[in-house]
Amino acid sequence: KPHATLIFSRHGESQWNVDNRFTGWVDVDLSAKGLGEAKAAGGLLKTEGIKVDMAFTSYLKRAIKTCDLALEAADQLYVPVTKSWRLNERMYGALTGLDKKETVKKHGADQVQIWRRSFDIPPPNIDESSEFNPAKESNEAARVMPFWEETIAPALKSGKTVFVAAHGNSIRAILKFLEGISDDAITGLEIPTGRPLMYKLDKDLKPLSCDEAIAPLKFGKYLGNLDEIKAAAEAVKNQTKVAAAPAGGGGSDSK
Ligand code: DG2
Repeated sequence: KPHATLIFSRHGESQWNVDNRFTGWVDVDLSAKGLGEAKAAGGLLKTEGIKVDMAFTSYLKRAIKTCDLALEAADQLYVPVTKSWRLNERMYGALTGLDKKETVKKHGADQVQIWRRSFDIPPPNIDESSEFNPAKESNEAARVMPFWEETIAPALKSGKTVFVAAHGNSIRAILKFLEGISDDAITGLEIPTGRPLMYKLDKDLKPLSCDEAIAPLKFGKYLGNLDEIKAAAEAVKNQTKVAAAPAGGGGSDSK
C-alpha cells in the first residue's frame, strides 16, 4: 500500500552541540559521539531492511558526514547523494557562535524560543562584518520548500525510498508541511541528533498513519528505542533551560 518511503535524520551530535553554541551555517564537525550516532542511524536502516534509492543532504559537513556514515553502516554507499544549501540549518544570524544559555540570560527564554523555533520569525540579522556572515536566506520555508517541491517530492512521487540527512530546523520545515503541523505546535517539535524518522507515503505523498508517533508528530516513526529518543528530544529543549528568572523583567510565565 505505501507508494514511497522517506527517512529523515538530523546529523549526529556536532562539536558546537556539545559546547551548546548556536551553530547555524558554521561548518562545525561531528563530535566522537556524533560519529557513533550517524553509524547507528545507518545500522537501523540495515536492521529494518530499508534499501535507499537516493539521499539528500546539506552543504554542511556535519550532515554530509552523517549521510555518508549512515549509508556506509547500511552497506549502501553506492546510493547517489545530492547536496543543497536549501537543506542547511537555520541561519542563526547575530546569535551564531553564542552560548545558548547565556543568550537566554540576556534576552529571556520566550524571545530565544521564538528565535530557535518560530516558523517565520528569523533571529536578528548578522553583522556585516561578522566572521560568520554568509549573507544568505534565513527563512526556513522560503529556503527549504523549493528543494522539497523541485527535487525530493518528484523522487517520492516516482515511488523511491529517500533518505534526507539534514538539520533540526531544515527537517522541521519539511515536517511542518508533511504533517500539517500548526504554526503554534511546530515550536514544540524537537528533533534529536542521529535518529532515523521514517514516513510511508501514498501516491499523493500523504503520510500513512502510524501508532507510535511522538507528539506533536502524528505520522512519523522513529527507528530505535523510543524512550531514548524522547529523552534525547527533551535534552534539545533543555539546551536553553536556565534556572534563573528571565531577563528583561515581565513575561515570566514559566512552563
Ligand atoms: C543547531 C540547532 O543546529 O540548534 O544551529 O545550533 O541541527 O545543525 O545542530 P544543528 C544550531 P537549535 O535550533 O536546536 O538551538
